[in-house]
Amino acid sequence: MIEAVELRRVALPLVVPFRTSFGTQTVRDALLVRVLTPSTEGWGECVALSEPLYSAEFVDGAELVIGRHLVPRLWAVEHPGELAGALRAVKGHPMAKAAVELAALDAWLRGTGKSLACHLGGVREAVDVGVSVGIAGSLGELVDQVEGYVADGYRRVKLKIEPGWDVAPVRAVRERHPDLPLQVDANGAYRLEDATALAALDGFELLLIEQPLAEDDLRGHAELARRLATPICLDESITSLGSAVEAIESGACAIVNIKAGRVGGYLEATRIHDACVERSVPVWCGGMLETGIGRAANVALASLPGFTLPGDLSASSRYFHADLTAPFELEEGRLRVPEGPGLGVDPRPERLAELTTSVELLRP
Ligand code: OSB
Ligand code: MG
Repeated sequence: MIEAVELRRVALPLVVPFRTSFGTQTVRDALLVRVLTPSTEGWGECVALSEPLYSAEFVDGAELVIGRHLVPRLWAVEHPGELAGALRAVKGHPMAKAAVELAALDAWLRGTGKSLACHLGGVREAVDVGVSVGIAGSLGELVDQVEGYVADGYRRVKLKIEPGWDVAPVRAVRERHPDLPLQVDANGAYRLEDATALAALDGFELLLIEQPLAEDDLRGHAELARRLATPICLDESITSLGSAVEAIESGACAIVNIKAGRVGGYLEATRIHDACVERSVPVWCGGMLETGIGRAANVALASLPGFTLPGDLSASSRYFHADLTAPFELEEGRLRVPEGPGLGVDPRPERLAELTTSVELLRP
């Protein structure tokens, strides 16, 4: 079924540098996977960042794993149902696997005419979206940025926090926007000893606090949850269906951020969604500064019924001057779910040519 696989690196400068507790991104250096079959093609985007600072995976490593260990296992796959089994022998590398799965799924869905949203069980035509705002140079700069996003119509705002940049930015934004749905993300920058400092956020009516402690610290999160009024949501700690169930049942989180890349693909992401719905745990769709390719897939995922909180799914213009696909645009605080076959979007050939930094074609 799969005749060739193209691995393509693209570099998209960000409109605003994105600063977090783990570093600052100024360019999105992304890896695209294109699967070619006799009758069609499919696209996937690997969400690994340039450096292993958010997750152990990083884009150069993912490219090597895909080219050397995953693609050789694809040649025997006849149907996407066989994909997970074919890749299972390779340990770890969920972001690499997710990109390959998405490209194969897209190719197959394009062949059948069905949209990804429909295939995953989506029920919405448009999804509510929020915006993730990086650590700013000053409180004034942050308040101005948030002002702009609120004026654009985003339905909730997430502030990146770290020790020393938490209560003051939250207070500044909350004073200006008393009714704005607001949440924070620490990317694991705190320790359980900081519980008192984090409890100082309880007075600001936050929807949630995302990943306050380290990725592997479920016990710490469960203990912290007992000391905070603000619900804990996990991002980095949720790496599979099993870890999601464990996190929920151990009291480590009350809300789950679902990122398909982090859990090995859109099919595993859907299983986590189902497990959360069964347990009445709200979920929302996380983001990794995706181009229009990954964004299309995320919007499709977010159209499932359990995604009841706005996702980190912003308009193309929030990230890039020029996206790879036709731009995703905000319509009253929502993004429309693509309806065409597969992802329902295509990279624009001239953009692809402009933004590509390397291409490699692999054949059996
Ligand atoms: O922790 O949610 C995160 C971006 C890159 C890596 C990790 C995270 C993020 C974001 C941005 O918060 C979400 C987006 O794509 O808008
Ligand atoms: Mg996060």
